[in-house]
Amino acid sequence: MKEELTTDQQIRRKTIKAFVGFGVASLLPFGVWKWINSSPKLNNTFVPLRKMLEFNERLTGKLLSDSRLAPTFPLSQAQKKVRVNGGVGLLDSIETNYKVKIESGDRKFEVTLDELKALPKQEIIFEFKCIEGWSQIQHWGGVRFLDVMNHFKIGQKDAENLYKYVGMETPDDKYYVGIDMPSAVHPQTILAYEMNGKPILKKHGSPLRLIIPVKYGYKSLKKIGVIKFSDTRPKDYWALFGYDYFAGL
Ligand SMILES: Nc1nc2c(c(=O)[nH]1)N[C@H]1C(S)=C(S)[C@@H](COP(=O)(O)O)O[C@H]1N2
Ligand SMILES: [Mo]
Repeated sequence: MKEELTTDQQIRRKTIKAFVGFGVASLLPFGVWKWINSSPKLNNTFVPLRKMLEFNERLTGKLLSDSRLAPTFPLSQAQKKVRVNGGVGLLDSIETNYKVKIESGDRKFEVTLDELKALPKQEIIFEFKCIEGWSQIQHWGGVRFLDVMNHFKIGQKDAENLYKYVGMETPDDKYYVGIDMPSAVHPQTILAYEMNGKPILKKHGSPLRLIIPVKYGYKSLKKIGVIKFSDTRPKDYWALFGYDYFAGL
């Protein structure tokens, strides 16, 4: 015969069940956390990569969904005729001996294309979206901005914190964008030096441009001349005209 439970007993059983369930559910993240913390290599990791791991944990927390990653496509769907939009800041002819100026806290230095190309190459085929009403599946190759931050140890304000923003400008400072740090360290954000497997054409921002799939196209600065970090919002070309500063998709 099934025993009759008092309301009190029922509540207690439910509570115990809930606790057991919660305990089991929290074991997995705890295990991952312990592993990250006990791994000497990861322990020495520069803050951006750790932030990235935390960021991924938050993603995992969201029902293991990749919903915050922009969808990607097979190579066969990538457009061969890539649309051009906006040529502000592309006119000067600084092409040879190209260097990107970096400012992070007190450190100011220059990085060459070869130094960037030496880092792991990341390719992405995604739907590029311009706010003017067109979109296109495009194929870009370059280096993850997060990898650049880790490699050159930039973007870190102090032992525990990254700067809140990164600003990028064309060499002539005529076009510029401000990017919030979570979007800058997003795994799909790259400094691109290739389009369709070849060096980027001048009109698309040679030799180096930003590709940031989680944002509208106007944030993807062509021809990067300067990269600088700050806690205040960097100036942003289209935000000055009233477009949304974050331009998220
Ligand atoms: N330097 C620079 N970068 C720029 C622009 C610009 O005018 N100058 N236009 C932006 C806009 S509005 C879009 S949609 C994309 C277009 O990139 P594409 O010409 O490679 O298609 O570049 C962005 N980056
Ligand atoms: Mo655009």
